[in-house]
Amino acid sequence: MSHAQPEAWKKTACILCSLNCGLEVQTGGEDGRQILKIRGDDDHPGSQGYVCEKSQRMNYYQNGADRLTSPMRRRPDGSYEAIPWDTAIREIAAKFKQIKSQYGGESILYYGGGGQGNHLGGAYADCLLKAVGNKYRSNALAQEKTGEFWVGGKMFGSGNHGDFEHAEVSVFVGKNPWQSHGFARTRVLLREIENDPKRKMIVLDPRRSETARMADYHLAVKPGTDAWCLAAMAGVMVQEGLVKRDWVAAHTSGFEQIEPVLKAIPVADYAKVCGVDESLIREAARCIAAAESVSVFEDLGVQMNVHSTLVSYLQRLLWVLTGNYGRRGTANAFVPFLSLSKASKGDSNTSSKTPVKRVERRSPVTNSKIIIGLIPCNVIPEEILTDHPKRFRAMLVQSGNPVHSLADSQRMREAFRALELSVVVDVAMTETARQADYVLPASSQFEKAEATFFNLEFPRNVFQVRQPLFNPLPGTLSEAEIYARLLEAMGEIGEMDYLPLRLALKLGRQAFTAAFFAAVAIKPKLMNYAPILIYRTLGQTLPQGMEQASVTWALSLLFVQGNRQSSARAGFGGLLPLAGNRLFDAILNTPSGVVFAETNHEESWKAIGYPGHRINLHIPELLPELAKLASEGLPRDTDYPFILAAGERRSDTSNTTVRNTGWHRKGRYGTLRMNPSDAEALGCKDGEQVMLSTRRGSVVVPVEISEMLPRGSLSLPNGQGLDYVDADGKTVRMGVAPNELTDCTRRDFLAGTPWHKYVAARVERVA
Ligand SMILES: Nc1nc2c(c(=O)[nH]1)N[C@H]1C(S)=C(S)[C@@H](COP(=O)(O)OP(=O)(O)OC[C@H]3O[C@@H](n4cnc5c(=O)[nH]c(N)nc54)[C@H](O)[C@@H]3O)O[C@H]1N2
Ligand SMILES: Nc1nc2c(c(=O)[nH]1)N[C@H]1C(S)=C(S)[C@@H](COP(=O)(O)OP(=O)(O)OC[C@H]3O[C@@H](n4cnc5c(=O)[nH]c(N)nc54)[C@H](O)[C@@H]3O)O[C@H]1N2
Ligand code: SF4
Ligand SMILES: [Mo]
Repeated sequence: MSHAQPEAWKKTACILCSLNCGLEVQTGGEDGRQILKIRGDDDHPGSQGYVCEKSQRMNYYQNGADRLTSPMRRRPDGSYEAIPWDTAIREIAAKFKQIKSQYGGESILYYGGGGQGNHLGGAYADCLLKAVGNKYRSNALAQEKTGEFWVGGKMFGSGNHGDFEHAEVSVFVGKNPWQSHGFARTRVLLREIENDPKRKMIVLDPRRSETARMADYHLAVKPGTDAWCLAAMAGVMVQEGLVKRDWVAAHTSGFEQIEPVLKAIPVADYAKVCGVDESLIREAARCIAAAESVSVFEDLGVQMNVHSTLVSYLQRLLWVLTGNYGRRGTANAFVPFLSLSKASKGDSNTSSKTPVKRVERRSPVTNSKIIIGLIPCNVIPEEILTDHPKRFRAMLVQSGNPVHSLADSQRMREAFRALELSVVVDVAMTETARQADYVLPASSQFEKAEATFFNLEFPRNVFQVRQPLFNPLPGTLSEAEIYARLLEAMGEIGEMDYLPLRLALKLGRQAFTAAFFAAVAIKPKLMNYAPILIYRTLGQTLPQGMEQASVTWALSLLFVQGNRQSSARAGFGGLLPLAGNRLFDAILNTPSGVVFAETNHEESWKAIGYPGHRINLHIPELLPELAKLASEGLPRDTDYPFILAAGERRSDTSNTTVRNTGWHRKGRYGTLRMNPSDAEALGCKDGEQVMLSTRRGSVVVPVEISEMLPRGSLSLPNGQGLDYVDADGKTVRMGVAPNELTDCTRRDFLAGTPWHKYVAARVERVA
């Protein structure tokens, strides 16, 4: 057989982390379906040619083991049978209708909506959710970022992001950007900071991570003690007179209430609790106070830990008390294309002048706080495994793997099996799919138009719709097509609705725009199904494979309408809806990504949703938590003396997006990292298998002796322990699934986020 020549370079993006760096790839191979060569795309306005080594492994996702090629239905014995699409659509539509009429739409929980590279499908899933009357949803953000969003909402009422490109001092709190990234061109910027004597880096991490090694100040806190360390630093700010009082008086409110609290913090005592020298804490606080500009990034080391919501508050106090907002090198409000949280909104000319007020919502069974519309992931099993009349009876999961990724996999499996209906839409037969009643195979992210709403750039923000590289794998459908078919089968939408819009399209985009608004005016229910209405009409006129991008037409119109100034600066000004249509055309015709918004520092101030655009410093809900630090220590478990961080980002992890272990060729896979002295005390050697146990479970795992870890701490990678059936029909499993060891009841008092970085554990040698 002859080998086809590689084709020309095509533009796409990396789907392995939220940066979505622009890529150029060559495809080909024997079947024409392989990604052969990959390089950074210099034309991408955000990443500008930057990539990390993980991008090279994209073919392991595209041609991954366990790709699904047919809808699957679970048999009573737990095995699966392939069924035709028509059957799957008919049965699932009927079952959702039945659940809705029997228990109401509020009994249906939606989980997911997108991963690190794909958010367009979620817009179409929303249509089904509206049709079934869904009220509750959750996704991975509700096991990491909800506490942070809640605090950000209380203080700013809008989203903001640090400017690490220009910051004199960069602070990373429980974040290892060298491995996990999180801002454009991460490693390039980290190297620049390291090599510039005028710029400083402060890292809070118990571990000597790759980033901590580059830092000027590594505050090696004991695991779980960041709240004490940050409280001490905030205490130093007030006690040493480092607060920028004029700035605070001009731009914030609530300082009077928190000043006495911070003044009373026993800095020396708290330094002892967190195990960092008092002098180092003071120096780091002074370094922040003296800097021209400071940017801070908090992440999972603290967000998945005890006191996580309090920590989100304390770290913000440090930079706000020292005047680091709304300037170059500090935090600024970006203008999102579509907000992932309700905390960020449109640009200043449309933002409300009144305080942000929202009705507080709670989950039906555990009465947990719903933040940014999401119920905490950790309470999902408790919302199902109960005889409470309002328990969830059904779940739709799209592009998420909660059985693997949420705390306590055992309870998650049990919860899935207790549901009356569970449907998973995924590309692979995942751990979650293997608990579901129906599994629907989606085309991969390189077989359809895709995009993400991780657009956090300032001042110029970028949105990229990736054009497909391949035709869909036979048997798979895009999410747009799946949900359109489900809604049609439910009788919610159909040809009669599409016809007038199709006719209008013949006259052009303007006529289509008018016909669309007329259609939803006459039949308001259609607004709920707008993405599908657009997909079935405008979508069919787009180039082959781009149909799923049609929803960005509506998003473009809405964006330009809600953000006149920032879109005009990016070149999309002028009459509505013409300007929105121009943005849509630019998105379709610029495969490297479009700058859709340009904002400025002044607008960061206008984005603050509180009276006088003042940052609020006083969060009454958190002051009792802060006070508790004086008397309450950390939970310890004498039978489980180690603290395990369950889920470290390494070069060979990307959540569960890549299931093949083949993508990791060098070094070792899935090791438990441990300090040399601990290993010696246990008498275990590097590479030896040990039994790692927690109150929830035990696993056998190879040890990697590592100076990175302090004594008493252990670290396991995230996203591993997947198993899949390989080409030879063999089940392959490598690494350890961290959530076989975690406990969903260990969670933050306010946001319900898990304590994955603080899991009590024990290690024993195995014979
Ligand atoms: N390579 C790779 N990159 C990724 C991902 C991936 O799977 N693989 N996933 C992406 C996703 S979804 C996310 S959310 C981000 C997460 O990105 P990060 O939060 O940066 O990743 P982690 O390695 O989970 O945790 C960061 C650090 O927290 C530290 N830590 C542990 N305990 C404590 C503690 O008590 N206090 C403090 N201060 N630190 C502690 C760990 O030692 C670790 O260095 O990464 C993204 N990027
Ligand atoms: N113990 C512990 N647990 C953790 C973490 C930790 O540090 N420790 N990290 C947590 C974090 S921060 C996160 S963000 C979560 C991530 O966990 P999840 O939100 O569950 O995300 P992924 O594991 O990336 O799952 C994405 C799914 O989308 C599927 N997929 C890929 N492409 C497509 C597509 O085009 N269409 C559809 N429909 N599906 C597709 C993939 O096959 C995969 O099953 O994990 C969390 N779990
Ligand atoms: S994994 Fe690396 S190349 Fe891929 S988006 Fe993230 S930083 Fe960019
Ligand atoms: Mo995440």
